[in-house]
Amino acid sequence: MTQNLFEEEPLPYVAPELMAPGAVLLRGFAGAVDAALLEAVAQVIAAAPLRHLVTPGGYTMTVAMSNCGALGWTSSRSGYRYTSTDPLSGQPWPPMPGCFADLALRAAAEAGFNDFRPDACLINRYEPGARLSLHQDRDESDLSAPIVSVSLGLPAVFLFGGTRRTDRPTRYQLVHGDVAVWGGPSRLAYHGVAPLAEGEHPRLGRQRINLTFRCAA
Ligand code: MD3
Ligand code: FE
Repeated sequence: MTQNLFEEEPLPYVAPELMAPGAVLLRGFAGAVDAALLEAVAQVIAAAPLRHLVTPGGYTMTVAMSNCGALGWTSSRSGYRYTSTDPLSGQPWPPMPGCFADLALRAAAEAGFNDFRPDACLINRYEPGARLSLHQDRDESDLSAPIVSVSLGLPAVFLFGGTRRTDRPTRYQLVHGDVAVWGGPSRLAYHGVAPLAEGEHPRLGRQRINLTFRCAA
């Protein structure tokens, strides 16, 4: 067998790893369904294009975003919020693809959270240099539900902090096919993504796509 010297071959899912109480890493969990996920991403962003949102503080985000599902997360000068329509088109966000809902349900169950039926999926697109500064996800009304995140494309360094902004974050490399589930005591942990390194992914080229599933309503 040839050794995997370039760390670019996706490995099959083996078992859950506990990062912190309620935070579970499922390395490679989405690897077997990546083609279906990428096809569905392409359909969603054809209807609701990726865009660089502006924060309430007036900064334009380096990550480009879109959504599918009943609700979508948006930001503008007036604040962060979930909406049922895409502010760009006035149309409802594209429906959640079946392969998205199925993967999110199975991943949450694998991490010990049963019956996860998210109503929102945020799609984040990182190009080299794009980053997400340390923040909490607390715009959702149901904080008892976990968040499921799926990484596709170029690898990223994920920063996982504590429940105080000043807690020093632990760094995890997330690669194509990795899934993470954040619930219980980790649901309000500070987290972010370090600037994406240059690279070329065999399937996605110079980008990383992250899907974040939430119960927002
Ligand atoms: C830990 N996205 O969209 S996903 C976000 O890779 C976001 O695009 C990152 O943070 C990304 O809000 C990270 C992993 C993640 C998502 C939600 C969390 C980790 C989390 C909520 C609580 C704790
Ligand atoms: Fe977040």
